[in-house]
Amino acid sequence: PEAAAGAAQPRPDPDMREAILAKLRFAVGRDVSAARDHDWYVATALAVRDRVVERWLDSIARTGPEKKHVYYFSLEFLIGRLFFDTVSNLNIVGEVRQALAGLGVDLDRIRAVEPDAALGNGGLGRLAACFMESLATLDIPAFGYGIRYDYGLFRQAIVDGWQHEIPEDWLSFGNPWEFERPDIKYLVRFGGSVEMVGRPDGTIQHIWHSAETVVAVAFDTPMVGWRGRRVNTLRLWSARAADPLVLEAFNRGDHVGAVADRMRVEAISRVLYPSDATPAGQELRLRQEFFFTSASLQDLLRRHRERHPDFSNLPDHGAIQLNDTHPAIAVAELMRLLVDEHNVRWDEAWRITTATLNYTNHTLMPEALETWPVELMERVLPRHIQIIYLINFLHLESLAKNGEISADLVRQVSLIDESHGRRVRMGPLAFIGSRRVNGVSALHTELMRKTVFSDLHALYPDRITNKTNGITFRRWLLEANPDLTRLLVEAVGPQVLDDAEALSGLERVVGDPAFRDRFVAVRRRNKERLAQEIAARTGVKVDPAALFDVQIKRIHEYKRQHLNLLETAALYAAIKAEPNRDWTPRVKIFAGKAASSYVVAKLIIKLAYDLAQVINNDPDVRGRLAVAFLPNYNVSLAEIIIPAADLSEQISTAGLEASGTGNMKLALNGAITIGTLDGANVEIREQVGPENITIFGLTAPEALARKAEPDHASRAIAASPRLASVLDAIGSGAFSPDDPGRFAGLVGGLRDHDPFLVTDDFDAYWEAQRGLDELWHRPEEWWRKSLLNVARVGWFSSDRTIREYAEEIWRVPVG
Ligand code: 26M
Repeated sequence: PEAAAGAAQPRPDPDMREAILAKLRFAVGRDVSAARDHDWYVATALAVRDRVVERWLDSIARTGPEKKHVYYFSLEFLIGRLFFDTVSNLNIVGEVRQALAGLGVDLDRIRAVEPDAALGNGGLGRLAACFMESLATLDIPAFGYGIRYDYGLFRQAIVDGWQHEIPEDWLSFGNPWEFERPDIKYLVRFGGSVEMVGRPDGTIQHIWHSAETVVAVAFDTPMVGWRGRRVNTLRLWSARAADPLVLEAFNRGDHVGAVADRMRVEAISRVLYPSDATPAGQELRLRQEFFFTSASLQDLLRRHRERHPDFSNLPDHGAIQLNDTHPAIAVAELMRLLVDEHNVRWDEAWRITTATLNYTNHTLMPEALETWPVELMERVLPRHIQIIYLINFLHLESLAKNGEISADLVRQVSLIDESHGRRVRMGPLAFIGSRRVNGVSALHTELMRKTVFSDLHALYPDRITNKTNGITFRRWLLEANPDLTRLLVEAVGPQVLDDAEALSGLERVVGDPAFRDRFVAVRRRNKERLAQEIAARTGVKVDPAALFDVQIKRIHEYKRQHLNLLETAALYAAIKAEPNRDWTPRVKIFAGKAASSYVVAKLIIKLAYDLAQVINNDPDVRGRLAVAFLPNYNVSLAEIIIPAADLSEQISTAGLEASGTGNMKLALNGAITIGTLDGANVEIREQVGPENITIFGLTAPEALARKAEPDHASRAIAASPRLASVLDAIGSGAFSPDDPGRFAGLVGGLRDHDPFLVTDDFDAYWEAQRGLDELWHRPEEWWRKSLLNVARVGWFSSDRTIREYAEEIWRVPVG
């Protein structure tokens, strides 16, 4: 926000122009006259990067080795673009804009050239990215550890309403933000067997004769905090074949075999797994998880050993956060490294491990909880399965010491699930191996205690703690919505740029008509921009004066995009039945990707598309209802949609959305939420006040009880003529005349089972929507509520979340 920073803005630096020109010539290798947008982008990014590097080296230098570091282990970092984030956090937007303008180049044009770093699926990966930014902002020394995927999350193409996945080749034009570190590399081993050798002192040494060795090479990306206060490192590992092996095969004359081996090894970092709810269960996924976990642990142990005689004080110098169970093999690998490789006694190693690791749970959905077949683990990680068995034995034995244990309790808390083939349960493994285990919203944490982890919680009552998610306001307000930011700075002062809670100063002006008009004008510009984007991407023309009703997130039955679509079809029918009523003009905006193998999710996208075809081409509803499904939802598209949303759809089945973070981004930018009492919606209601949010539907306990009633769906349908008629219409092909049976299965599923209680919540949702229609007709009231949302969501800053992790989980000082 160039003007927003006001007096704090440094004076333009004539060097920036020269720096960009030098990069263009000597790093890109292009003359000014031949340079195209992409060349300018790379030249400018490299010039900016030089400024980052100074602060990066300075951050490392002034962080003494004694300072405790945070290590965030995550298989996903959904970063998006880095150019504007970096320029904005360094507070040099004006300077760079001016330098480029002097060269005849528009900053906003070249920033759009950057591909998104989409190394994540959704909420979990984006949370990791927000956390990296807040860690640097709060001056906490931290490393993010993950995988440098050659291919990020697939690009979504919509062809005739059907999703197609296209490989996301984000590195094909190079990546100016990363530094390859060929000297920082570790061997990660797989397979083979374990030899046990007796030692003279009566102990047994385990020697792992692995079958395969992979090299993990580091690629570092600087993570710049707000005002460039600190720059941390995101270290992503790339898999390389170990050369000697290849050479050996080559010398044997097996050139093709050697190249094939190399392919198999390097496949580990080839592509992000694109499922965000059902664990993949394939060997490659397990190899990815172990690959990055092992390399990261080796890296931090090496750094520790450079300054300390042993590992006894590791917990004083490092705290590891496991982002979900994806890196949970860290429990066994840290034990292996300490016991087998560094000769630490088992008990001491266990003390160190359980004082260093922490685990964040992001879902309670049983089908999403990771388990690995014992047989697979024996083959891929033979030493680790032994260690897990021993951890399990000691864990169960300690229960026995504390009283009698029933077969039932053992079944509940054992690390091995014996119910459908023998499988290692990664959630309980992470729980047992961690000092703290956290949920991501108050409700979710409470449900963790009461459901999936109830038995472990009874054994370790102090371990589970809540850390409600947050979002970085730099990206989701200052960068995505610069006009609103300027207005906020004028209204409440520049401290709002540094302190999210300063937004509460807005309370003073919510009733001021002049201020409200300016707020509405800013929103209007944002909506015009989105309308252009919708026209460009879908051909649908929408009126920026209409209510923009937005549901943007991964497509999933529990998130209930189909509930929204049923309401859309019912509204369409109602408008057609009473065309002369004073309907609130609405644009229903959807965006999101479906996992490639998730057939129902893809059908839900097709339903959105088919509804849009009929509704957008019906003159009877023109100007009152339009539907747009925007293809290829990603961070950059979110940055355009969110500042233009009037209504935020957060309508998951209560008890199933762990937190949500899109809900926070939308409220921060002035959208009013329509939602269930689920995840962080509960806390949004507490913060903004129940009169400024529209809550509907079953609560989590009610939903649980309702699901158990076998005929709940048929009863709900029988009680609601509107629902019955919309199901009939969709199920019989009213929106799919080319294939009338297309949605019969989808509708049949709702009639027969409806595990996500779409039918049960339909009427309440309909009524809540009609209440919002009414509210739209009272603009002073609508915008007052909208403004109060902005004023009262400061608590959802990821700075607050990270402060809580720092104080309670990591025990590191906050700058
Ligand atoms: C597992 C196996 C194979 C491939 C992929 C996965 C996998 C990847 C991501 C499973 C789950 C994944 O993410 C779950 C997730 O994104 N959870 C969301 O986390 C957010 C941050 O805490 C919450 O806000 C959301 O409510 C929660 O759904």
